[in-house]
Amino acid sequence: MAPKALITGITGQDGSYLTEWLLGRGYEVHGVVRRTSSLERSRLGHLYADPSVYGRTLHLHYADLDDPTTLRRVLVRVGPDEVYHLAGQSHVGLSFDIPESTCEMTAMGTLRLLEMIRDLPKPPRLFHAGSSEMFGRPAVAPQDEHTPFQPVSPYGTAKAFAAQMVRIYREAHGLYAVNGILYNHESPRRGENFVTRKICRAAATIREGRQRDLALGDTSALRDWGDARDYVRGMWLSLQQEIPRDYLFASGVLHSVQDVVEVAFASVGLDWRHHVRQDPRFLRPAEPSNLVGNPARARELLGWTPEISFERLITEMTRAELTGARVSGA
Ligand code: F7E
Repeated sequence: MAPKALITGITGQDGSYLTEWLLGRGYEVHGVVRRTSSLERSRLGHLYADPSVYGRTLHLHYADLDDPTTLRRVLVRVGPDEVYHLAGQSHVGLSFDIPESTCEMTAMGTLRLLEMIRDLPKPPRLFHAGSSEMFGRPAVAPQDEHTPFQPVSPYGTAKAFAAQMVRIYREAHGLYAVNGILYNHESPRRGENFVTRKICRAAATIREGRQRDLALGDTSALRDWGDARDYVRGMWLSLQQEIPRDYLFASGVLHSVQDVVEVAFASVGLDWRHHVRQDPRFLRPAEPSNLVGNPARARELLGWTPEISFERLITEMTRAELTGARVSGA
């Protein structure tokens, strides 16, 4: 019988790539979607429109993390072997404006899901998407699975709570539950308010004469950026092991927002100096620092290495934004 996976956050960047990855491995995939999700135009649009996939190997269920009865019902009816918990408010800057709902969804939502899974007669394996934001301003670089959490944003704090709960349920209740500590990961399907997509989109639109300039916050900010397609492979691998453990997924290389600007504008033959300006509206009350990961455990135990370089990723993202190059669901 085909293995069954349930994904929260299936309409997001990672959820859509993970769905494709799992379908390609013969899984029956079930996704939890919110009432507000527009499926036709979502990143799943191409799968949703395909009658050989939707309703056969891909099934979507309306439920939400703040609607535990419905979510519990979906879990019981589907009876998944694996649950990938990717849902939540994922914008760090926005979490300063809406801290309560961020914590409600990300922290309490995860705890509720753990409680539901714990009650099932045959608990599925659980992957929880944690974040490098949990480290905040760590004393050591690069970080690994033993680095203490010191979050500096409501988002990072909510994720740290959720990740600690996942560890507690693994240790105290014996669940097969795993945290992925995911550093920034991008793709042409990235949401438009994250900085890489914002820059790549602007470079393409300016190239085509449909926009004049680009306003950014702190362009000296440094991040460890990878490709989302590499990271969803890591999610799946981390649930295929005998012993459940947390895994850190990162490229191990730091780049600045300015590097993204330079690669993106150069890839469409533009000089960024003529177009990029700073706007204090995009500065954040607090920024993490030193966030660069050491993925040695994932490499050694999962055989995981990122395959797509920063330059290739940003160039691909920018080209995908040019009119006529947009791919379905991107
Ligand atoms: O910002 C700076 C901004 O919003 C990256 C999420 O997936 O990764 C992501 O969180 C950097 C920050 O991602 C703008 O201040 C400058 O220093 O693309 P971002 P993030 O905050 O790192 C972590 C690992 C997650 O878990 C999150 O869910 O870029 N920056 N100017 C800007 N950022 C934005 N969004 N917009 C700007 O105009």
